[in-house]
Amino acid sequence: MSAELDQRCIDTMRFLAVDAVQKADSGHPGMPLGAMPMAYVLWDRFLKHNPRNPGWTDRDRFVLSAGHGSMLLYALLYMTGYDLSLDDIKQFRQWESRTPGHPERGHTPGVEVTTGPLGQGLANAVGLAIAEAQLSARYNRPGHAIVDHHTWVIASDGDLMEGVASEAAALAGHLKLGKLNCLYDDNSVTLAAGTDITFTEDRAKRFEAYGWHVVHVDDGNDLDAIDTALQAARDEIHRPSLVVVRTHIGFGSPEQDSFKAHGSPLGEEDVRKTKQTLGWPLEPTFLVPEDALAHMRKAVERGRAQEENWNTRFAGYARANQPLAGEFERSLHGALPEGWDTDIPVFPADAKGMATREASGKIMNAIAPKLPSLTGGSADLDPSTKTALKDLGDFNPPMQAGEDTQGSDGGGWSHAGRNIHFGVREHAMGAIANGMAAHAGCIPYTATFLIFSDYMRPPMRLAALSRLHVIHVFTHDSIALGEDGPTHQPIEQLASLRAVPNLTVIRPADANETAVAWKVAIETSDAPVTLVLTRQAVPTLDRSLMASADGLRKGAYVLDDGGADPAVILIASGSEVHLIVEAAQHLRETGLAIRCVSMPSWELFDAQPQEYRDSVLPPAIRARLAVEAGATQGWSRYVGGSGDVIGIDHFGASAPGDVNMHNFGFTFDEVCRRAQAVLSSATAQARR
Ligand SMILES: Cc1ncc(C[n+]2csc(CCOP(=O)(O)OP(=O)(O)O)c2C)c(N)n1
Repeated sequence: MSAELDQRCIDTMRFLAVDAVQKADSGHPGMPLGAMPMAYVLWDRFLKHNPRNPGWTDRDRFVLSAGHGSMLLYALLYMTGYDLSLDDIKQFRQWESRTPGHPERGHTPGVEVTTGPLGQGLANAVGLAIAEAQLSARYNRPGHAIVDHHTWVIASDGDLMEGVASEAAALAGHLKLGKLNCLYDDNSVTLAAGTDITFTEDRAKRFEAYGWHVVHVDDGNDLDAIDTALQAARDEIHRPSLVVVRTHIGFGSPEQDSFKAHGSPLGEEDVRKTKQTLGWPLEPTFLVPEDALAHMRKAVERGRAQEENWNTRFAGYARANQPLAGEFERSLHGALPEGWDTDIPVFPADAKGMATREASGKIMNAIAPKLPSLTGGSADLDPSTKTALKDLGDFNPPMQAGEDTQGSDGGGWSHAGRNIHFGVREHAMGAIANGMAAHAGCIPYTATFLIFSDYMRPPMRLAALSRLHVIHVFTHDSIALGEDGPTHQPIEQLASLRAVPNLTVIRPADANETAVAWKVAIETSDAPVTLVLTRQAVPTLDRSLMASADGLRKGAYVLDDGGADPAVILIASGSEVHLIVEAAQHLRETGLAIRCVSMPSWELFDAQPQEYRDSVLPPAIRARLAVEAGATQGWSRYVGGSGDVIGIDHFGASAPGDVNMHNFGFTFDEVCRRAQAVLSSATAQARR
């Protein structure tokens, strides 16, 4: 392999990026020009992958955290033989092209995670590495390393500036994720400035303090130095590695080292000058020299051989380790083991009832022993969210201290543990869970208070966008949480989560609805699901008198009609359902025909056929009242123009939960009064 050919491969990809950005008249040429040599060395000499099977289980995972440099990744994918053509490259950023502005998982073969919002990719990579560490600790057997791959990331200044990267990197260092390697494109320039005016801490020392192994490459064009550094990173398996590579944004262009090279096409004139400077032919554009393509396409044969080798090794493992191998394969494919839900309890009717968080904890612990892929944890709130998986191990580096360590959930401390202690790091928790889900082999869950979903919005949105199976457990779901006060009391969170496309939000009414909600959350394999649970006890409804909690699957269902054609429909979710049930009993005694509808999930309901929706909310019945201890925004689509909503459109208060609920109008009396009022106004409207 000659140095010239190496250089030709690098320059081919540099100018594919430059030409594609120029043709699209949009995009980011600076990063690919500067970072291509490190990307090339990584992909040519280190990355274990099979371009013809991007889903191969034991491939290394590559994340371009600096997603704005997407053309760098597309050039690598095309050159190494993924299902991406030169025409696709020419269609960069165009309608329905396979080369969108930022890499999108599920859209372009070889893209592991959707990146663009800076910092997320690096945190996703921590999740990918956690999944690898956990699966290898649980499934490898002596002589059978069937899970044995690295996670590689290219991250930029912007990535390292974002708080989520700090949260995730700190956790990665603590967890000793030795097979995680981050190449830092240290080019001293961001979108709008040089880093000297914003970003002057010593990044290497920062990562060292997190417990990372840090290596330096002083010249980002020195392939030998990059090679040596990547070897050092790969060989260090007890700590994650940061390879700090000093590069030059817009390398070779007139605007090299200027922020102006970051995010706009170079322009015809500068494209010409850059090609001249780097000794590249001016024409044709999108030039791919045959020898460069042939060299990089060797990745196809290499990858095929690597996968074949793995297949042989896996067959040996499977022969020696059934049923473990079967379990591993099921988990990878997201198949649920038979009987995974058989131990979920049925909760007896109980007027005092239990908090839905409490029920959720029992349900999770009934599911987890039978569903080995379920793994996750909370952002330091296990005792409140009830999400610990008892005796299923704590995910931590193996240590001597053992079972008596504070906060342990039992079952041993190792990378095999299924309880992940995220620490107080909600943002990273969300992004790490996305990485774990993207890895395959696990169904990750996260947990915190509903109010702190605000700290997790960016990864929740990305999970929805890239259809990742992540389960979010949010407890303390309303002003009824009480004394912690308005800082902790969610108001607008439900409405805002419901606004996220592809995200299913479920707020179950009682313990039995919580059980069905968990089933839906586990079975929804192609999108995230959010469970919204109470801190306070709610009655466990008597299902012998009311419809089965299975109705939750349809998002909303008629709990009971009191045996008559309804005049008024009362709708509620979660902890307010028992209020409408009690109010209905009273109103019926006064001769009013009331229908009670439990509506735990708008998204599930909206997905039902019109016929079903009309059967629950008959268009002719216009006297409707919805009750939910959250912002009223959006409820009008279910209660209609003649309906009313009891909600809360202002902040809460620090007081006992029942006092809050009473003082803010979530009372039996208020529901009765407003139900009568909607009936009167609907009747009056009908007469008009
Ligand atoms: C969370 C987030 N904030 C802002 C942006 C907009 N943006 C795109 S790239 C960038 C900074 C680029 O600097 P750097 O990360 O160093 O990349 P480079 O200039 O080296 O290409 C910004 C602010 C973004 N993509 N994500």
